[in-house]
Amino acid sequence: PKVIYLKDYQAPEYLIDETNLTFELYEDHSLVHAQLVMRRNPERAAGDAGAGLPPLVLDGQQLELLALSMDDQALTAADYQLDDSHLTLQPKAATFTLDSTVRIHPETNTALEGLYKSGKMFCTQCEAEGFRKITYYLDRPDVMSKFTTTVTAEQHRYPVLLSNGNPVASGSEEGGRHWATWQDPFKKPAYLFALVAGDLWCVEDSFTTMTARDVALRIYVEPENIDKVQHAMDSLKKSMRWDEEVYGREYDLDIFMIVAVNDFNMGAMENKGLNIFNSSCVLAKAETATDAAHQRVEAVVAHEYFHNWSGNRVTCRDWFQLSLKEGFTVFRDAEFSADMNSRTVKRIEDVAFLRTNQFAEDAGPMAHPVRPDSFMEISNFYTLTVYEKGSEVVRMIHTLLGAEGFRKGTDLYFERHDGQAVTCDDFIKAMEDANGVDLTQFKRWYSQAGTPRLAVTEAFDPAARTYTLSFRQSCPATPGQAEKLPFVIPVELGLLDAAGNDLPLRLAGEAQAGGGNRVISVTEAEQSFTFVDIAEKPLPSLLRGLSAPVKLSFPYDRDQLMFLMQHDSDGFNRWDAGQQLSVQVLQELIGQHQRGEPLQLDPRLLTAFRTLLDDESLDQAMVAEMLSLPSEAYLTEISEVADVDAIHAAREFTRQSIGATLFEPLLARYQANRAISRETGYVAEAAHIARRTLQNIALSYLMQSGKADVLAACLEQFKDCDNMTERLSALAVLVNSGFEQEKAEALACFADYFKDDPLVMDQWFSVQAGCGLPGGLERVQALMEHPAFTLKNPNKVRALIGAFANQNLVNFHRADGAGYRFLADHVITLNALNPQIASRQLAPLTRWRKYDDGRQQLMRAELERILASGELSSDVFEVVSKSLA
Ligand code: B3K
Ligand code: ZN
Repeated sequence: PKVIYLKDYQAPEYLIDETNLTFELYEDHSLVHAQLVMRRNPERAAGDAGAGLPPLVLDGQQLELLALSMDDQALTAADYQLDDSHLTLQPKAATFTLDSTVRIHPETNTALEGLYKSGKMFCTQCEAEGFRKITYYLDRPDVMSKFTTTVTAEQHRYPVLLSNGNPVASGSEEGGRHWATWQDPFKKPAYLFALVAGDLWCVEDSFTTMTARDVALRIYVEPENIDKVQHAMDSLKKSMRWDEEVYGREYDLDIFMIVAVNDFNMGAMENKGLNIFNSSCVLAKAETATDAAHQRVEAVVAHEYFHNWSGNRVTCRDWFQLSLKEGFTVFRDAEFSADMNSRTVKRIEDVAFLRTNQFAEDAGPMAHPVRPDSFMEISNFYTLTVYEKGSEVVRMIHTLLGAEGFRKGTDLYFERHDGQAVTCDDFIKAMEDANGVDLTQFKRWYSQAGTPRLAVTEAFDPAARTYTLSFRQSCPATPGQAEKLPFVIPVELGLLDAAGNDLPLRLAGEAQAGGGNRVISVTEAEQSFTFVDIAEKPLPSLLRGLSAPVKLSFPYDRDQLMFLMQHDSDGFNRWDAGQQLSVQVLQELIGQHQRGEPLQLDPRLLTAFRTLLDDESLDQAMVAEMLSLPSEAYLTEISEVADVDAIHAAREFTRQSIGATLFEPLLARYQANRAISRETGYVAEAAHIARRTLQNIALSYLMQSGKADVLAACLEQFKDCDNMTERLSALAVLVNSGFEQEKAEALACFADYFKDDPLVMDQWFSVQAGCGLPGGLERVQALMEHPAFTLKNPNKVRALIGAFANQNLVNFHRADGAGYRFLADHVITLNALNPQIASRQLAPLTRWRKYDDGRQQLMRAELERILASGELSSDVFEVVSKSLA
């Protein structure tokens, strides 16, 4: 595959003003007729007078061309060139109409890109470059066109026919077929095209916009799921209101539709007016979806809805700009979720995810800037860096400009670029122009890869009453980028006095002190800030809320961390202090394990946890977060060389000690919360979610004791609850316990009861795939044979193979390499079936540099084996070859 570079970008030679499509859907093939009203791009026409018109090069893959005409003149093979990815022809005039008919095979499309079948329904996924598998086209986001789409299909099998925009006509045909025509008044790139045909039911509602227009809202699902749609509908209405209130953005069509499909490569897709969702991100009801799943539905519905402005009305010029829409939209959905739920808890979850996963990507062979400079396969760049780090970059702009300044910037951005395909520079320019600031240096966040390090030291001068913080930033080398220039790092901070209060802050040279929390910008490689009027040595609280995506180090001792855990006015930093304390304690245990010494837990961690459990005034959601130990994956990420077995042993030992030492207060919390659950039944509100989270964490610690009455409580919860949150937690706790008989019974009973609900079965697979007890690989291999498992469904692959390789580190990294072999085998199979999924599942193998020599060799050998396994997709080839480089 060839490498595409950002620096080679050129505007398109031709534009497509109108796109008129007719689909004829059949069981063994489909036909696509496309009429494209085209013209020479005036931007590129300067030299035409002398040189004549350039050739028209259309994208097209896996298409069987049946007919082609230009301005109603039929073209023959002599008039064009065809290869496996392009159709090239020579226009005679600067404006013309091109008509084509192609045959395609959605019924055998297992890559789930382009037009395909998910179960009994037809659906599409076009982003990034799937439209070229539907018809010959200029498949690039800077070609925007008005689409009219007619779909014809058998009425009985496909009573519902949908596409983008508004329905304008429909009718019946001979032979039991029918048709519908949809028109989208907004110009859009082909990646936002969508089509759905199926036997679907819908829940309908409506939304009145800020200018009093009525919008029809419809969520389409297969009939058996009609009772799981209300939560998504509520989330949609909340999102629409929030975008009006917070960003002044109103919805623009008369109808907004969501369709749930079972076979989908990612979470969801923001097609104009017709979002298509992985059913896992739409369907939720108490009996079958956990609290976390409910929150994910809310977040994804919001994310896709928000794209209507950040992505659709204003789109990307080219795919290097992907973070323009994705980073921004992730930031928007994160703020929405923060407003709908607990802000601090949302931030904690996002930061834990970023630090564990995006930081690992930034440190690995696929590291790339938020705006990459090159790629082989764009599908590989829908990454944590583009999404989550991209969102952190937007968050920093928000922090630097303040909420009001940021809003001025987004208003200008949307106004200036409505209907355009633009770049990250345009976004920054709008922020600069609206606020009169210069973000030139800040833009390095878009071009430099890697996670910056920020080392901080302090100096207190009692005589001068000054306190100086010195910052030193650096950024490790990443592929293709040996040296980095300093970033702009916004550091939100406070200084705590001995009583734990924030001191008023005045920097040397300032006239008067401000509040106790402020943001300073570190812009140099080394830079100091001196605070004046400081009577006693304070304790700094740094990088509050993770105000920049960096790795901070400050030489806190454990007592100081315990103090911050209790007193920091910033809830996020209270949690973070607890995490740092846990990390220090766990790293000490890891060292003991490696030296073959008996493990000795620092009792201060237990004291800190006891204090949390004893304080009834604390938000239960916070208590739950703070009682959660850093994951094995995070401990791996922060290790120089990760010792999987030592990490697992240290963490399990700590969990056991917590369960034993804090048995009484944990039991009290568990019983109190379980009693409320029994009494109130499932309530979807934040306070109840918090309560259940704490209840379930307590249960998992208590179960470490192996006591019979805890087992009884666990079984009672498993059997006598009315919701998936309690049931699945109880099941997970059992699965990770040594109660073999109860475990087997619970698993069997669960599977029997939920066998017809694929999303619930996904959770059943995941819980087992993640179990760190010995024999994990054998258990997963056996589950691959289960009738509910199939490699053709991405959710199943993620639930079993993905959960095993990403969450069951101690089993996946078995010293004999069997876990690696297992993953590579399936990557090889998936490469032929679904390249995008194959390439994603591969990620754990690319992290080989983190492990000891023996494991490194085994992991590399599997990567080599994949490389030699035959014809590789561009997706898999790019990841494997870059990770071996
Ligand atoms: N924009 C889509 C992702 C498309 C991925 C294509 N491989 C979903 C989202 O980010 O909203
Ligand atoms: Zn998105």
